Amino acid sequence: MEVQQANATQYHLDLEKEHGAHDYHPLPVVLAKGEGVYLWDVEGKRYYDFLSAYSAVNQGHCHPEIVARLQEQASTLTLTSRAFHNNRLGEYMAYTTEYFGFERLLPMNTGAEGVETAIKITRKWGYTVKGVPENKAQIVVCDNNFHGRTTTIISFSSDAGSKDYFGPHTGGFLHIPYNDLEALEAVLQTNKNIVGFLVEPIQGEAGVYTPDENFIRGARTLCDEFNVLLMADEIQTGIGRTGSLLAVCGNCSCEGHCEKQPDTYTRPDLLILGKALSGGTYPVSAVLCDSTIMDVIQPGQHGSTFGGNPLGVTVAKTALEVIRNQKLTQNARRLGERFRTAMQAHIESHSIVTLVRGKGLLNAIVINDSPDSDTAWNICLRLKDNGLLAKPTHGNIIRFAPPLVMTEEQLDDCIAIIVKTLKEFE
Ligand code: IF1
Repeated sequence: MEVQQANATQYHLDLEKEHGAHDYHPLPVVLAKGEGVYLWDVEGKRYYDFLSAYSAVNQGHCHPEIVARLQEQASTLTLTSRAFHNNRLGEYMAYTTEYFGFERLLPMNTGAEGVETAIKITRKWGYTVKGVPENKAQIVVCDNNFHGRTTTIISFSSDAGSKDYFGPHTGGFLHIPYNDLEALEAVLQTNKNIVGFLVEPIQGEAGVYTPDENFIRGARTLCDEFNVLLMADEIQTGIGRTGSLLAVCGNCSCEGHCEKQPDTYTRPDLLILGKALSGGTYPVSAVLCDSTIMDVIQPGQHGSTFGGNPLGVTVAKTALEVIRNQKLTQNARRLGERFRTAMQAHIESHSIVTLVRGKGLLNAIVINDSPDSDTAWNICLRLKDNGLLAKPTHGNIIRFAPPLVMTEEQLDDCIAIIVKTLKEFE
């Protein structure tokens, strides 16, 4: 039964503290309801959501169309396993491959599973197509990456907390600095066994670090030259968030896949999606690529009990339709520009923020204090009091990523809250 007293928040915090693993350090707010860009806590206070569950809720909380299809499918058929076919999967695969411009899709559930899947496909392609000697395949990754938390993925993390004491680590990964094409070229030249380059088009966890315009494009050229697969982790950046359907679409904001826009689009060999693929209602992830790559996987070599289940894929297809029908990509682009312009104006006359950066509605501000100070955390606590929820990330940076269904008036309201809060820290 829901506790209604004024101490409801403390009640829930205590329960988690006593009975849960202490693997997170959340802001002390207990959420009970969401609708569109809003969240409500257990005490009935309303907030603007400026995290969107790390970009999973691009379509807004409890989107009516997504929820309706979820409810309908939940009372019809939820799970069959892949031992049998289900009548939702094929249509989802056809729709989603057309949407993103690839021939095939492999369905999984979480983002980390999507990344693991891409690694397995790429390695097997390396051995069976490229001809790398068995067990010698290497995948190039970037410093300060975030691709998830499985034992293999943390093996190539730069973050000590994610990695230390969780070894022995999985081998087969080579690091280069992010946004460094010379380093990529150098490693490709010295190692003949490289099969893939796994990269986030914008590094989210590292503080919404946006690379130079030509980084992904240059990586594409180098991957072609050295016969290496370009693996784009768009789990956080994809599906409208950055003002393009995918961050690899560059400056194109069309709602379909972007092969019509060869001037801006960089096509990865493997595209990894998660989070907003379901609008945050259900864990759905996927790897997309063409058949010459995907067909290295044969029956029994990969899969998941829940991957491709009728409930998840029904939700995902609807979530993609919503992005297109509501023109959320264009909205993200327009509002993102408005947001950065307003923040930039504030920065010019104040000192607590030194920088605003990002693309579309994936933005961050850098706080003018030592990376070890708790100023960003304290600002987020004050933002919470003032009715807006955001979360600090590494090094005194605050990420701002509201749902893409936000209106201009709502954004202006949010900018006012943020500016007012920042002024309290001058
Ligand atoms: C948490 C960060 C965001 C991701 C990319 C794969 C995954 C993620 C690019 C794994 C997940 C999340 C997970 C979340 C925190 C969060 C995050 F701060 F850690 F980096 F969004 F910015 N690739 N990102 O961003 O997907 O398995 O979680 O579904 O609580 O760990 P997952």
